[in-house]
Amino acid sequence: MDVIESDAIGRAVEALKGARAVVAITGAGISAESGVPTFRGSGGLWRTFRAEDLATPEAFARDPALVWEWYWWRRSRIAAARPNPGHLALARFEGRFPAFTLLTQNVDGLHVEAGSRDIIELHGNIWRARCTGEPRRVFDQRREMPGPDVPRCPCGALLRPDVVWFGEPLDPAAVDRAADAVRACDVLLVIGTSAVVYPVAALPSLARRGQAIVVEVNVDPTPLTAEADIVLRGPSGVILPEVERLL
Ligand code: BJW
Repeated sequence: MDVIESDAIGRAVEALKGARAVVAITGAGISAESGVPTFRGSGGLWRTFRAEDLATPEAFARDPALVWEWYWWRRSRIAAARPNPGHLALARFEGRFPAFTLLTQNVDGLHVEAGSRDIIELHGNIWRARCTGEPRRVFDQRREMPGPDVPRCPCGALLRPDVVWFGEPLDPAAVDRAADAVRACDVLLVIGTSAVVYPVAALPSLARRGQAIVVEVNVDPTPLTAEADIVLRGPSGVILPEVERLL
């Protein structure tokens, strides 16, 4: 780590040492070092696949088999992945601050596997499916294998992945809890996200309005970079354990 980076890390550590309430928002970048593809970076899913064909309610209505095929493929990639040092450091952060909340846009479940407990999965979880007829009927599919047909609920309606697609609202209760935590935090860590997908992309400005210090952890610049108080440039699997070591 060079002088500038170690200075930024020092400032982030000082901010965290004085913090009572800390919130972390994570995106696909935190799982990149576990081998889970991101969406927008090099090798990102949206470089190869069109979101309009696979991650919208209209795409599912048009061709549910195609959408399921893509989700089974992603599940197979995620099943082979293990939490990396970034996930593990964040799980240990839970015991380090009087209040620590983890908000993730990721659907891979790796934070829970790493041991995080106070977590809000804002975009759902790829291992669950829900009934298109009765959305409150949710099924754990971690042990399911892909079959030739689109999975169905016992009621006969199609099942769909329990994730949030473009054009769909996030769970309002989850968004309210997330916004409350962000408004009340002293430090907001924004880790491995391109910070372009709303409503999550609006949370850092909410934190700043509440006088929180915003720390971005990312390998590349994002639209948030100019607004962040501290920028830690590098892989989260390296940066977060280093922050933890210095705390
Ligand atoms: C590393 C690293 C390493 C790499 N270490 N870093 C204006 C205002 C408000 C809304 C909109 C708006 N314009 C359009 C909208 C709507 C839309 C939206 O935001 N679109 C934008 C693209 C413009 N939003 C929605 O549709 C949302 N719903 C909504 O707004 O509802 C309103 C409504 C109300 C009432 C009724 C009806 C509707 C829903 C958004 C759902 C997003 N869904 C997805 C798919 C989830 C399911 C699945 O996985 O299949 O969520 S899309 C995809 O993007 C996924 C992610 O969670 C999300 C964010 O991506 P993320 O995590 O940031 O990943 P990347 O790849 O973009 O970035 C990775 C980053 O990591 C990069 O910066 C790298 O540099 C970095 N990195 N390696 C650290 N080792």
